Amino acid sequence: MEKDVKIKEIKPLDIKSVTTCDATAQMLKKAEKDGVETAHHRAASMKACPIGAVSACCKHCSMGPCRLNSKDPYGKVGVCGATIDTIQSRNFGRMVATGTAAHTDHGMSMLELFKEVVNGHIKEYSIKDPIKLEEVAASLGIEVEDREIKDIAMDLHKELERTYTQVEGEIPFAKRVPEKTLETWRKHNVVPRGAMREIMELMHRTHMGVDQHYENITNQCSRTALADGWGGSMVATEISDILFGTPTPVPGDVNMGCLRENEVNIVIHGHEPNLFESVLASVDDPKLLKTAEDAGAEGINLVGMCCSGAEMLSRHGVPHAGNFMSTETILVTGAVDAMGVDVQCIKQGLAQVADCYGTKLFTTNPRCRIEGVDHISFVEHDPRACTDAIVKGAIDRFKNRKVPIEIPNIKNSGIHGFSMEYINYMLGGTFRGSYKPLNENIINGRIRGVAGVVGCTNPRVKQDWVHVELVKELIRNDVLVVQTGCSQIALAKAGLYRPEAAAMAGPGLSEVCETVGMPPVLGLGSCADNSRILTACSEMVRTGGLGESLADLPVAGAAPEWMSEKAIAIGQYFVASGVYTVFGVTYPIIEGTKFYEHLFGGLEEMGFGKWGFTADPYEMARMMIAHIDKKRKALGIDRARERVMMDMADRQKLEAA
Ligand code: SF4
Ligand code: MSK
Repeated sequence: MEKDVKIKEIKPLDIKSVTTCDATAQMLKKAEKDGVETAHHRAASMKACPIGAVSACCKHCSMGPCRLNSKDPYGKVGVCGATIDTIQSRNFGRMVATGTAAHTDHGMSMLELFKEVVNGHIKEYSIKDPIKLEEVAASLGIEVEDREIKDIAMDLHKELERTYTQVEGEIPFAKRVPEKTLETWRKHNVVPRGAMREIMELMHRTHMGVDQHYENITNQCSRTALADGWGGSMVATEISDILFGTPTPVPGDVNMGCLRENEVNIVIHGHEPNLFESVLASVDDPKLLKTAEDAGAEGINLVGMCCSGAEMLSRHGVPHAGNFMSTETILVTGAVDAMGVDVQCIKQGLAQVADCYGTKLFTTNPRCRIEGVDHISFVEHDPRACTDAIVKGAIDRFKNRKVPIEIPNIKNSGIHGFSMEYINYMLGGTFRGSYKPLNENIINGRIRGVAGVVGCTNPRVKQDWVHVELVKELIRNDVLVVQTGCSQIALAKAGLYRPEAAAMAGPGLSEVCETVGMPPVLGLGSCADNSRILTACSEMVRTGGLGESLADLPVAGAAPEWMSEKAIAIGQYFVASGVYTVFGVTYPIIEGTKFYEHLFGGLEEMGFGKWGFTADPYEMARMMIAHIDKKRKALGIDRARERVMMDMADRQKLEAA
């Protein structure tokens, strides 16, 4: 070990049962040999609390904490009289509020950056996609004809700011919501006013002695979550595209083999593209390259992890070294000279592992500091001050590397960067600008439906396995899969981002993939980019032939290995938008309670989507496909698919009859 870190006795894991990622498995073995503990080890030694796991406890006031019986949920109530449904829905509501706050705070930062770039106060970034700027502005009713880009941009900023700060009215992107879906929202009073107001009201309502009706709390959960999906996250995606470029397909490598032994390796991990974009500029700086060369390095190698990594992979083809459950293990290679982190999904355990291997770990965002870790503040008016310092720190560590290096020789290539604009173009070919070909392929049955498979990895399940098995099963059944975040990386590691993976798809989907040369699984970027799926679904409705509301579409969503509160907020905004959404791992509500039944069925009766749960990937695929088929039937397009799926012999039999 580089530092004088006390080598611990680590209880060895049955590594094959905790991950299917070979690189992570190799590093877990090494970590155990080196006496280094990871989240996988901690999960094995810490049993999840069975009461907390199903939200059967409350600590919202000091008359408690109150713990109800998860086996007999209606057997008692809290000291204040709160029932199990009140306690569970309040806990759920706070998860939605926190997840929404994370996305909206991120989106608001992006919007602030945009304003400062437009008014010339920040010169390090610029508007990379003025066409998208005009499209977004026009979609919100802002005049764009014969106007200066700067004027349009200032109007757009003013309009989008309402997403966060508005007190009454409807958030701007409510304009994108199909009319019938919006009608449902208005009927149930869940159209978000502004994210700050919705989060504040949800926190208020979940205070002791306020809202004590699980259905009423659920309504505010929906309103708040919609302020995330159609608000905070959507603004973050659109503004990031305008500032940094809308993704188009780009080849990219994933996995730990992206590290290079003879180069200075820098990993950026978190969620904010502005930090990553600035590091990209820093690693290209001739002066810093010369410093690296003088230190004996053959170059500077920048790789991403987690969601900002997925975003940079999608936007620029920057190599990606692994998803959430590999962020500690990558440090075990000894090859990472510096890791820069910003916000969200940053494990505190990184500090100890970085210490063990001498990796320089830097926090950069004032919202996220870690005890004992160096902080270099990232200031948007002078971003290079921070990112150059990270690079210098990395070069310094390279010069003084003391630990043996072991880089798993595993790298998987694929095609990433399928923004909804590009999917539209690619499937459309000559029909550029229309979702007609996608809808037609769904109507004629070649594509059975569309599934969004997204979200985290979680040490409570075998890393990547649920994602990969689920997606394989879906594409085998002609379901086109779109992905974001850590799930995208799991499938990229499994090789499904290669166009040749079309051979693993069912006959209809593989025909479409082969015709247009696309993989059967399309990566859209970070977890904030789930908003791209909402935008695409709206376009599918608008294009016609697939019903009038989002709830009519033959689509489904899943987060098979979720772990964060952001995932719950995302799940709730998909459900409130009309999408059947299935979660894996565990569900934080007791099955069979009134609140559970409301989420898993009552909401659908009100015109929304509904939740589903199973930890089993094959069952999950079956549930999603059954839902897609149910929607196809309701649309009257189930027969078309049967015709497409008949082979030649079947057709001949039919013709002869
Ligand atoms: Fe117990 Fe009610 Fe206080 Fe919650 S709010 S801790 S249920 S007394
Ligand atoms: S990083 S929220 S583990 S997708 Fe967005 Fe991955 Fe989940 Fe974090």
